[in-house]
Amino acid sequence: MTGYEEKFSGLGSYVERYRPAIEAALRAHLPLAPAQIESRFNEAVEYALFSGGKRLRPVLTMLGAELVGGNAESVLPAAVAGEYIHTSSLIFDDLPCMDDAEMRRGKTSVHEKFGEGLAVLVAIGFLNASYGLVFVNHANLPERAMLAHAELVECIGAAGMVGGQAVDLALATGAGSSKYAESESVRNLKTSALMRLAIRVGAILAGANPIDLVKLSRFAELLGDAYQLSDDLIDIEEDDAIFTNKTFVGESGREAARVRLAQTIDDAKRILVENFEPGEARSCLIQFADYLGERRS
Ligand code: GRG
Repeated sequence: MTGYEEKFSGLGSYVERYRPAIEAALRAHLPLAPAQIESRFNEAVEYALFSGGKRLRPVLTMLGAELVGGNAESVLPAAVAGEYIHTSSLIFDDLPCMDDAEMRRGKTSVHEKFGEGLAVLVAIGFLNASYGLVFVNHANLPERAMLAHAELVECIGAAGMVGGQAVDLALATGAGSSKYAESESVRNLKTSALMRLAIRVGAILAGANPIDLVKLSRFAELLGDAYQLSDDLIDIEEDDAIFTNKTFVGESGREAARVRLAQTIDDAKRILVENFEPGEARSCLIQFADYLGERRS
């Protein structure tokens, strides 16, 4: 075992333990059309979902539940919702009118393979399927399920992923001012909104109290910032030409960005240590934060 693997072994074995259940649940709730009516759509749904994603968001949901004393398996459908929203956002993001990407996870993007019309429908299908999943296993706890449902609405909407993507579009056309670089949280709304959803939905369904939820929001926001900072650092390592002054790395340089990344990870971990009981979920989430700080791809 290398030092790296050893460092993340708790998280690694957690992911290994739940991976089969996550994959089975992702398949069990697939938004498929009646096969005799439209099989190409169904092919595209499977292609989009089973293409090598790391399933970080379902794992976060399950850890969120366990962190506050709940049961990981009972929030599996909600964990699936997070991955469906993620999948939907990647399909939208790759479209020619957005980021215009021909490849995703080393494979042809959904619209390149199946056409733009079908790609849009598949993305909407995933999004639509996600809304109901927070009620599965929680029909007898309607208050929790309603709160979780509201969380999805907020995550996807103008204050979350849709608004965050609008910021990105403005930056891509040069319209965004460099004020965006001052805060990863603004520039990175679309990523942190989904991190926040993933972890809080698990905690909400497991009965977390409002103070825990506020702490988890801050934790997720910091994770999103860390993800964005490390993404920008990776981009610059791969291609100096995309050094842009509209990111923190672009404006302040690699060294300053690495320091800021380390500080962000420390702040995130401190929230867990100061507010939640020790245990497997807490130490996995600490490793998760470290992983975001150290990832190289
Ligand atoms: C209506 C849901 C919806 C979205 C519309 C297009 C859009 C608004 C938002 C785009 C969001 C986006 C593409 C954010 C970047 C997400 C990100 C951090 C991707 C990489 O996540 P990983 O590393 O990827 O978890 P894998 O491949 O492992 O799943």
